[in-house]
Amino acid sequence: MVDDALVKKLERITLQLRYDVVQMIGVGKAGHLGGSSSLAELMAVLYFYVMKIDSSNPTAAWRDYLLLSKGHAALIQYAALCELGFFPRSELHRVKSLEGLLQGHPDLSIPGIEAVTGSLGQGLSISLGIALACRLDQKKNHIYVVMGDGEQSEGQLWEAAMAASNFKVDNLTAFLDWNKVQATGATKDIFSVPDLGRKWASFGWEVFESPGHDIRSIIETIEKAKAVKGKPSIVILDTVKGKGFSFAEHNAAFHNGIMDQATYEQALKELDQKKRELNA
Ligand SMILES: Cc1ncc(C[n+]2csc(CCOP(=O)(O)OP(=O)(O)O)c2C)c(N)n1
Repeated sequence: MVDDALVKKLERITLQLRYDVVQMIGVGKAGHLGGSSSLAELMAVLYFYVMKIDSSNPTAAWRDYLLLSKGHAALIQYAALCELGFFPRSELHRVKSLEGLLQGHPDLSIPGIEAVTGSLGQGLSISLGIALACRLDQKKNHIYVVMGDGEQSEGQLWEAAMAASNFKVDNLTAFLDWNKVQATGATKDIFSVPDLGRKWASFGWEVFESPGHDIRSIIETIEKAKAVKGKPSIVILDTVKGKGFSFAEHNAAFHNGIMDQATYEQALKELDQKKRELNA
């Protein structure tokens, strides 16, 4: 049973993460608003509730791992890590600048980042390696990895999927951000990978589905996924690309789009409205 107060707390954190992403992108610069915002609830749940991590000791031997295989959505991960204190807020203001810590894709120089990702299809393989190493060392760490639906066309990912079930890996939980839009249009029109649930099941994974913007459901589904023994689990999250921003929802133009002044103000206005609703 998930506590109402916990859900409320995580909804507030989710909102803050969306504010951070919008402010990091700012006006007149390209940024991955769409695929970052579709992950805001998941990031809040994982980083602020589920995962064992400590920002004062980012490489603690007992930590859980989170790899963003769809590394282009790094802004949402940076927002979460910053809110947790992994690095100062000033870094958000100089994101994607040469003198800054935070680059366009996750990099190992950033506290809390576990792998260099962004070349799509690789995150699951790296996660599997970490999961196998932890198991070999008889460590209890859990490994989480987040993939996109456009990313499902990458061959390497399916090799890792087969290997994970072959090796009966159960300290690994994958997430699929099923937002149905990739970089330049609808995923089904660009490289259709239908029946994702049945595909993963046929590769030997236990498959769960959840609405991707419902905090309570995400928590309950992760608990079920982590209880599976002897095989890996995947949670397919039914999400909306650009969630929370009327101009960006379901819109490939905001995969890595540019906000002008009016759009930026609109984004903040919609977040402010959400804030009022949460505080009502
Ligand atoms: C191997 C590889 N090919 C192409 C790209 C360029 N690329 C960046 S994001 C993207 C679309 C990804 O779509 P999806 O996985 O659905 O991400 P989301 O919509 O959730 O942001 C592509 C093709 C890449 N990063 N890596």
